[in-house]
Amino acid sequence: MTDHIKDQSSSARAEGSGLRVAIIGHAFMGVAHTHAWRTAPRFFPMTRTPEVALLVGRDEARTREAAARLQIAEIETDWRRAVEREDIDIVDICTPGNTHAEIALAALAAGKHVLCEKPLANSVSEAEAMTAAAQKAAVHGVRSFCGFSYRRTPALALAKRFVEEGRLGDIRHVRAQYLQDWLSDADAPLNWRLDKDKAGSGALGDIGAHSVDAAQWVCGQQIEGVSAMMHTFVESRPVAGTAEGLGGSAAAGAERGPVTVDDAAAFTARFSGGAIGVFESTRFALGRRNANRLEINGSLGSIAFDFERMNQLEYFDGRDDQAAQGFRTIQVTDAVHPYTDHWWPVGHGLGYGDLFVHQVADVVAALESDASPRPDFSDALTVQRVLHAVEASAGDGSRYTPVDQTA
Ligand code: SOE
Repeated sequence: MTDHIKDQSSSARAEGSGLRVAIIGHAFMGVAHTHAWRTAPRFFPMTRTPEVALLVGRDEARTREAAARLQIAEIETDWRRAVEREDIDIVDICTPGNTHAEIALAALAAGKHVLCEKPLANSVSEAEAMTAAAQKAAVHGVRSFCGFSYRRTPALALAKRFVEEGRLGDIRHVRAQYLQDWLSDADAPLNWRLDKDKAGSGALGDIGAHSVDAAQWVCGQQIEGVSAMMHTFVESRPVAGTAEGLGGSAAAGAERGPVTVDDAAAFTARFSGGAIGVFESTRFALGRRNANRLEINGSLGSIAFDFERMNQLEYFDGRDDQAAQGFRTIQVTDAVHPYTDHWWPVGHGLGYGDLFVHQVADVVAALESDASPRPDFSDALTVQRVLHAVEASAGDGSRYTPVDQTA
């Protein structure tokens, strides 16, 4: 199969050729990615200018409506057509997790670069197959990327730089919370994110995966073992309602269907470099809209980040004069900070959608230089293995040690 993969290395393609992108899926992530492909060349220098050429969705009327709104010239209702087309360079997968493996494998075999939303897949075996296919395709210059977009937050990228510069010393504690609240209402309707067959898992895979990736990436350490619990607070929800959106509340008395995923996951973790971690992911933290938080304590310093204040990084330097010690708030909006020199002058700040713009800038830069992009599928496979270990550790909850040992 791979013998027929079209060579995509820079020596094999026309100098300065564009990048034609097919977006598969037109809900939240499809819109975020479309916006990013359009915006990135307006701010980041690139010789291969991306063009969103095709939008793919199963329902023709809804796909047509989305394409008109997003100003995408063509649609397809079968992703296989997008993968087969000679004029498509990148297949950008923005669909639920149960479709990732099939689409990615076909796209890689057809010689298309693949950007795939997180988590990479719904199981370790799928992620392994995707990684193996990506490694074979890479020989032909075909690249794979996974959309762990929070790596592109300037403040988190700065935190990583601080770790690499040794400012934190030996890392001891990693505290990662990803707190949302869009499911707090027990009458918020079902959507695909609550269906294990489509999403793989719930809060764990949807948002905990971001925490795992960010923690491993910032620390430069892999998670080697976990001990976990998972819980579902609301076991059935209204079937009708916001089919694609997040949150909302259905009318009283609406028919209900089962929730088959976790609402919350909590686990402790051991890292390869000796750090210990505590992770929490929930969509029931009322009042926390998108609090993706990471705190790291090392032998020399600490950092603390909360996406609800995404333009700031808290930094504590234990080498400061003790009388003046304290967390300082760095406004991560200056030209010396990651990504920010391409944006607005003198620190006007960025937002959620800009992470996806940075992701495109990094993807295009990797393609232009024939570099291996990060995170690639093998990086995403490490996250998938952690998610699997968390589920295996949590089991059905029955292994939880009772407090009353006499019972
Ligand atoms: C919903 O929880 C969601 O949209 C996630 O799916 C995204 O990955 C995260 O960035 C924001 O929240």
